[in-house]
Amino acid sequence: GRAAQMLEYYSHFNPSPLSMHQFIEFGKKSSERASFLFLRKELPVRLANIMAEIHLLPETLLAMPSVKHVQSWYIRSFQEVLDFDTLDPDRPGVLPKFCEALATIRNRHTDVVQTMAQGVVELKESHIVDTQTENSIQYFLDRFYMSRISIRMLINQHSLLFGKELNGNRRHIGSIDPSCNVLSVLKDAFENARFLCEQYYLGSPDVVVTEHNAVNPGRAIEVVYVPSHLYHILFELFKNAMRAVVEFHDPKSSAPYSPINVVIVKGKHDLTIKMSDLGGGFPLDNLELLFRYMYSTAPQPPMPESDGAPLAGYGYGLPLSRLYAKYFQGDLKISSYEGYGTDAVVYLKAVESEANEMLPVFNKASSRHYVRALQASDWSNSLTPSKPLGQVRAL
Ligand code: W6P
Repeated sequence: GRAAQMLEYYSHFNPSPLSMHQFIEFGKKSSERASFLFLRKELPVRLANIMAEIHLLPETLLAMPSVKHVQSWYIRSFQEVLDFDTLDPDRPGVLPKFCEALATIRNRHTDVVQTMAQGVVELKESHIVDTQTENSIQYFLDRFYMSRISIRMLINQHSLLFGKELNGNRRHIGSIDPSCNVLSVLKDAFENARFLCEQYYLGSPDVVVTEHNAVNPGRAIEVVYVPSHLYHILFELFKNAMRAVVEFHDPKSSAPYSPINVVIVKGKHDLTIKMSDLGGGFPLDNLELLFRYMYSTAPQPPMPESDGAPLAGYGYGLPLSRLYAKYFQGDLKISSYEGYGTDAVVYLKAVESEANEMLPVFNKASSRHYVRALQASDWSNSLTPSKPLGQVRAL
């Protein structure tokens, strides 16, 4: 039908990434009308690009009821934005109706992450998932959640700038704080993680923070950023660090918990936040598991049983935190020293002109990640035996 035709049409456009600088300028100077004209094209493009990719998912996952649900939400939202395609922005009522439509769409998609996680659980309970399928799902979810972060960013900016929702802080431009104080977001994240840690373990480590402002020595470290994104990342990292410290601590010992050490550095290009814990670390082989969606959604997580949610380590927290960091060209890296502790390093762009949105594009290159290739390793060691050449035969 028409929806399928329009999906095809819009999926051929590349999304237009905005820089933090553009978000700020747009928020300060542009009219609701200009924002409407941009979004009624850009939202369908971003929706269609990721919907085209949903179609390439392994059929076994596509068949799961939760995934079908999510897909139907996207189709519905795509149509609702397209309803504004031919409307005259200058006709009274059109712009307010658009704000209402965006609010409806945002609410519809609130539980997308949870529902996709449920779909993955459904898949694991009903099928044996091979490595290639798992890699395709990992690849897809990173792109799907990044797309979702970007679409919600656009919707939030329009709603906060022009909608009826009251905009909390007058310094903010939509969800962006042009002078986001990193230390105050970090303290907030620490206090809330500590509260959970106290509930769960009846104790918690302290934090020791050092600031190094190499650009404006002695001044508070600020950055143009979305405070809620930074909070999300740091809250997740604190929960992981606290859990490691408390669980590594010898209960027979009277020594206090080793504090979590944080260094915040502002350089010319990067704003770096290093969070170090002495929680015993983990082996290098486990590093990539921290970021795997299919590992963290085990149907029965082998957790010590308790009331309420576990403190950390069995959700999508880390992979999503890395996506938030990458969204504006930053990153999240973890290095561990088994038997000792772990460093988590958050990189953000210190300059708003370098902080561009990182968006998935649907094209031939992305499609290739979903084709079933022969899983032959081109590295060899004694643990992955390969056939001697003489035995390899064409089928
Ligand atoms: C750990 C595991 C982990 C993940 C993320 C951040 C900190 C830590 N510490 O032991």
